[in-house]
Amino acid sequence: MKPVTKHKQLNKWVRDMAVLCTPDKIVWLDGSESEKKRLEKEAVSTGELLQLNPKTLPGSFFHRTAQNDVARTEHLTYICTSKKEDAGPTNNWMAPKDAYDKATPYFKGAMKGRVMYVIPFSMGPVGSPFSKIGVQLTDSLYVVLNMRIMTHMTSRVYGKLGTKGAFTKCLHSKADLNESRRLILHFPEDNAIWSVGSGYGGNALLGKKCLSLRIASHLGRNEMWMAEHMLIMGIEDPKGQTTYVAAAFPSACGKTNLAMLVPPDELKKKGYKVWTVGDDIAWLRIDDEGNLRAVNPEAGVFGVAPGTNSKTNPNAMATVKKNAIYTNVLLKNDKSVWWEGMDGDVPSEGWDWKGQPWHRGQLDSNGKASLGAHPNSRFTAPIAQCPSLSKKFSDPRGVKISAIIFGGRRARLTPLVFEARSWQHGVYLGATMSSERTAAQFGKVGELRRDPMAMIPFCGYNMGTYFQHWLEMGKNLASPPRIFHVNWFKQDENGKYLWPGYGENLRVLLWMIDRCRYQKSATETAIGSIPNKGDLDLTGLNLSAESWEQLFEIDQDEWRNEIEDQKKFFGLFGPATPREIWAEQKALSERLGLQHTASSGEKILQPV
Ligand code: OXD
Ligand code: MN
Repeated sequence: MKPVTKHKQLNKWVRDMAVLCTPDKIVWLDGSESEKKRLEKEAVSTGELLQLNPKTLPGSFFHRTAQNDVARTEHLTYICTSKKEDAGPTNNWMAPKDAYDKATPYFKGAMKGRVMYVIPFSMGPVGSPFSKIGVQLTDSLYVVLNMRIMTHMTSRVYGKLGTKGAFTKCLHSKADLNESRRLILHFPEDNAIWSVGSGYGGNALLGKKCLSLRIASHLGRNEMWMAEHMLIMGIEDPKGQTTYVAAAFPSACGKTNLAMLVPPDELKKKGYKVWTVGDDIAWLRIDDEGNLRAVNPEAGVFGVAPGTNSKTNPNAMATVKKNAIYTNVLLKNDKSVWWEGMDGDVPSEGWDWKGQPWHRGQLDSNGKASLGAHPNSRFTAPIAQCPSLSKKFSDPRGVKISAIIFGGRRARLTPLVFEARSWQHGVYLGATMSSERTAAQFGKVGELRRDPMAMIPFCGYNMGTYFQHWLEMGKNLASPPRIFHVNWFKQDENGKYLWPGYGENLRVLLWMIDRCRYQKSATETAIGSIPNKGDLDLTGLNLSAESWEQLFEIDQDEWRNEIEDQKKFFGLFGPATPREIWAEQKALSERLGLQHTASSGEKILQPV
């Protein structure tokens, strides 16, 4: 097929990549409905997708990935910059030439016997000043059809590009899906991404983590904006005023649930509503008045299925009722799907995520319940189908952000909620985020991981410099959003969650809004401000005084250990850790009444 654009550099790149990958043909896509139908049919005929029951799940499909390809592979993900220090100590690094040399043989001939699809897409509404254009080449129809949901995929972007416009060159091949020949490479200096050997969403839908976070964070640093792993939501009060917040949580810590929250009955009756703008990624820019504004660059949701049900996330359940793609869930005999924690009865039988026959009560070889769906099984669906979608979702100017929320999954230590003393202190709170590991990443589930701003797997440059960028952004904001830290996952000594979570989290958000809009007073503590007793609306919630105490307890010994751990972490970045971060840590130690011993990293930066 002939190129459909007059963009010489784009056409040459497609030609060059085709010479490398040797597909049987090149198909330039336009994102139209008729094209979608044609591709779905094709994917069903090759077995890449299975059509689900058209009565119960119209327009929906099922896909199984290879068993060795079920999550992002951070150990095979690289930032390829000329200088190692530009990638920083928390990213895997390869020099660009070495990376191209290493991956070239994996791509060589990889598309033989296959089609190379050319996907034009915009992250962010087409033509918005926030948006960026990408073109992805791939040999996977599953990837094409997911990209069609997750991005603004349309040939209109070629018009925007004209003959010389900038775009991210995204090359993807599933190749032989061999883990030892899998690489996810980012070339920020070339505005390019090469991903080979995986068909899993986070590795293969290159508009998502690769472009919208790793490459975009690099662009944002140069252009004075931010690409963040954040949901965006609006909370409408009974007077009809909507306040927008952005929130960062590590993967699989409930961002999708929070973004689509349904108010508990008591608050619904009072007139509160929640509007979803985005559930995973936010691009944030400073407007002419010095406000922080955000857009969601994505067009779909790629959510974790297990645990999603009409209680935990009714809006997600409604979103995925049609036109969805289900990956690695249990396939029922009636061609509908199921996952652990879904509504209704556990099916008596079906086909598990590995494609093996499965029945209720089945045990694995260790005598444990055999899972029907993989813990990181996913659904992909257009966000436009979400009942709580905000009217502002496609506003090219984005929404004004009044509060930023950081959070992690910690059984102990951090209280339910506390507020930073200033933007700088808030940056420190983001930089000290940590969470117990979930199934969205390779690694030991439950292990503590430091994950600043939930960006450790996604920051496309040195995280020390990234902290500095956050501080710089604050200096350019006339009215910076307030910054909060939450922990929905605190447990008592018996391992029982102290806070009910899900829809009830709105109670905490309303307190934040009181702080932002009405400057409501709060109780100052060493770590930040917490709600005065009685200031969280707990109507209809049976929370004991003891649970409240435990939710807001600040344990000196735990904080002492925490600060020591933080010091080791910040020490990693050497001189790239901003002075302001060390200063905040020192001030916290003092407020906690702990003796402050400077770490080696901090000493480097002490004024003489
Ligand atoms: C995701 C992730 O898929 O963070 O959003 O892993
Ligand atoms: Mn995510």
